[in-house]
Amino acid sequence: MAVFGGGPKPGAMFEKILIANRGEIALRVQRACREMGIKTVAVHSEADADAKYVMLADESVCIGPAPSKDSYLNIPAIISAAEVTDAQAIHPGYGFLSENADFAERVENSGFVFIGPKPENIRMMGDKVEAKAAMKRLGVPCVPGSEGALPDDPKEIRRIAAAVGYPVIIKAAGGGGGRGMRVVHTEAALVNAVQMTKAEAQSAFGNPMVYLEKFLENPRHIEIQVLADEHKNAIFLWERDCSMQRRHQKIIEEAPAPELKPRLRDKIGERCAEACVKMGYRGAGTFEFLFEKDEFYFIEMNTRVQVEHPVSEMITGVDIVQEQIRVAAGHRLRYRQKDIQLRGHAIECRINAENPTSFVPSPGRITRFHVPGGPGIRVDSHVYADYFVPPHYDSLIGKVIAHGDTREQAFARMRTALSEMVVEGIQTNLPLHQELMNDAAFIRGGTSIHFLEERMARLKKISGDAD
Ligand code: MV4
Repeated sequence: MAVFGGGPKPGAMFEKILIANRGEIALRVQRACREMGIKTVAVHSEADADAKYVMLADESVCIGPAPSKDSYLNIPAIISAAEVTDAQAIHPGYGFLSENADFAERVENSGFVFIGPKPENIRMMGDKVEAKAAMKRLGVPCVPGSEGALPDDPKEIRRIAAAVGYPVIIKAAGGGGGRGMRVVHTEAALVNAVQMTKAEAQSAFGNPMVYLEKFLENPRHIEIQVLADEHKNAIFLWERDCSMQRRHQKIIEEAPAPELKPRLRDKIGERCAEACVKMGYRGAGTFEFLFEKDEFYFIEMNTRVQVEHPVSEMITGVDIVQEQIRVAAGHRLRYRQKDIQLRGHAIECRINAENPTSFVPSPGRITRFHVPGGPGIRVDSHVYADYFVPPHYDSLIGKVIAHGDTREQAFARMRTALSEMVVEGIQTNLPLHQELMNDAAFIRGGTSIHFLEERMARLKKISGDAD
């Protein structure tokens, strides 16, 4: 049984944490625990029985068959695993149950600590209409649009869209991460588009509510990393530029964002940290913004640790996962804003098991595996030679992170690292990363969220013309 309920006594730390995730993030959380002298429990599906993080954990529990819904999303099995192993807290990683407010609630009601924000804050950020209203109230700049959810009256909808100005985008309150959105260019198409988005939202999220925003045509995706404790302290760890993406899957992230004016950086960071204090936020979080013409527009908040957290760690020296654990135990943040330096530049390439041009997943056995090294290089990966990449989960097999004094040095180190890296037996997107690291526009910096898809369309056209 959990002895604490609501966290350890003041100043105390967890003795044992259950990690409710798999892959590289399970290993990342485990490393943080080990460094802090905390014992770890790995939970795993039948497909992950021989995974490295399972072997390295102090204890492990099989929680079900390969499909996520039977294992990594199986709430009763995870809570039972925490009970039988006497863990005191549960770290959810990213994806899976990490932003499931009901899970967080059930963890706490079972007497364990959820390493993340309070269930109310997770729930609020899950409803994009509520999240945006809260941000507006708290002084975070948002995209101009409807005041809350769209009404049913077509005349009202047309009036709102006309006031915002076309093009507009209709988004589902229950959506997020690119799901449940539709761009509308003309008034003629508006009401039908709203109805279709509502119907889709009802069937996909069980919530027909939609809202409307001005559609920004060529923005960058810049996000602010924050950390907050239960003692009204919050700090920001600068920003990440995550514009290099395809179909809402990020593939390269960097920190800081190229060409961002220092005054704008300070101002938006301060706004986010202030919002955290005002809403009683706890743990790590990310404010996602679209950035266009030197303006930030809030779109969503993520209430978990993110895949790309290492680039923020590299430029600040803060261990984000350790801070998550400390604040979940009721500790104060170990840093004040003035302690947070911005040191150099970091870039991360997500290495996926997939075809580098078609992006089709390529699971299977890795026959050879060599990771790069040297100054400024970090590799977060759970795989090894002879590891079998299971077909049931996402295709991320690792992340290569390069840090340098300047952006140019970070890029040069990344190019060297990619040239050293060997993955055989499966296909990976390493060739795509090598091309992108030599792309003149990307090297210049500041490319938009449409860069990768436009580049692919261009290359496809050229290869088509040659036929
Ligand atoms: C937008 C937008 C343009 N204008 N909102 C997509 C994911 C979700 N988090 C929000 N998204 C967008 N919202 C307005 N008002 C363009 C996108 C968008 C996008 C945003 C971030 C990263 C990649 C993207 C790819 C396509 C569209």
